[in-house]
Amino acid sequence: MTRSDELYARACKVLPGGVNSPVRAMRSIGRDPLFIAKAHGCEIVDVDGAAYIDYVCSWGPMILGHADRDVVEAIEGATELGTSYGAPTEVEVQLAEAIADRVPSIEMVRMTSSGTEAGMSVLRLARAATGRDKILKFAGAYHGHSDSLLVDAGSGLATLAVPGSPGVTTGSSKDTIVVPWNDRDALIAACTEHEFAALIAEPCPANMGLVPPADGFLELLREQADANGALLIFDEVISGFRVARGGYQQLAGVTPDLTMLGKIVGGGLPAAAYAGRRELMEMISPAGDVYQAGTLSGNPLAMTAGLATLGKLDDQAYSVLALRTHDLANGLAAAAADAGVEVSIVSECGLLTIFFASSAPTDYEAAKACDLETHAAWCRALLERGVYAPPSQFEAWFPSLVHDDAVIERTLEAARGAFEAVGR
Ligand code: KE4
Repeated sequence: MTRSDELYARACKVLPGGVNSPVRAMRSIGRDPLFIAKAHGCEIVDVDGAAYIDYVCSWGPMILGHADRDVVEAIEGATELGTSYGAPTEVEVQLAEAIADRVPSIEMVRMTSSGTEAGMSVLRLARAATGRDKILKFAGAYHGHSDSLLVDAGSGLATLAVPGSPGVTTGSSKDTIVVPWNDRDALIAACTEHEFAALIAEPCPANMGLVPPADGFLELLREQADANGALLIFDEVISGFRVARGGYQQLAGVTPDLTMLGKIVGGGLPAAAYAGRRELMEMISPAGDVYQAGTLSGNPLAMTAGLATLGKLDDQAYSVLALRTHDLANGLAAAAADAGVEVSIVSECGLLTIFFASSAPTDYEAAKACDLETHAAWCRALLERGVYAPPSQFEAWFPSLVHDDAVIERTLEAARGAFEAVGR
């Protein structure tokens, strides 16, 4: 029995499923989780001393790699001054200014401690701003686990949602309409039938695997929101500050009314945000009467880590990350082809998904039809060869700026072996 196994057995006695967030349990790749002891750069080391090239990178925050010297020193310095005051600080103003400087659609920011908190709050704001109750989301998109967003599509096209989890009431789900991603007709039908407070979307969904918008789809989303009198919310918790300095909205040239941010914005510490135009954000208490609060919102350590991280993400950084991601995606495709394994690889700067399917999914139904069993076997084989890939077909790989050419070559060597193992 390894030390990780021992810890997992102990953990299962005191933590549901032995973890504090489900995907970490590695159940969808058919094995027990690895308990991690430390990480540095692109590498994580488990409690038994085994090292892996990490492509989870805390599910996105670690774009500079683990334990970046500058970020660690900034946090150490901040820690000396105390860890939480429950009072305003200069550093939270600096981070809000840095966010607004990078994302033209953002004039004001409210910090939260998680993306889920940002999601539930931004919907409350949209409902207050429009006086409407209904929201539209897309099947396969994940915006955190607040009740009105933890829903599944019902039957039919533009469908009234059903609870996506026990404990979510029909009262919470009844105001959510779910339509298939990239489905123009379903979107138009839903916007014709309902008056929405908001249309919420990951502009480049990464929670069904990476499934970019079809040409013109985000523009249609903007048009439909305007015609409907709804607010357009982009959930950039993953894509924000990863795919471009100004997020996916910069790449797409489509401007949302409100934006959710997270992950990178906290530099690996708990922080997220919702943000947008001044006239909307000033509706938030205490400037306005839409209530939202948080003991650790704007925590000085998290703000410091986020500011130090953004400070190193200049144009050159995105050029390097885009090139590295491209090389990794091409190398993985070649490795799969050489082994005769059928995959479709989708990538954006800093993000990629290897779909075990003959063509890249354009929506959640197609993503669910991938060969999940072979994907799971491949991930297990990668782990055996020292590469720690996201343990789910419905996630993305998060390469960092320290996944350099040598690391990518080591990754591709492991991938070739893993493809051969599953290809037999
Ligand atoms: P958190 O509440 O986990 O901070 O953020 C929720 C969230 C919101 N929006 C998007 C687009 C997200 O991807 C997330 C959370 N992402 C997952 C991974 N895809 C976090 C990993 C986990 O749940 O453990």
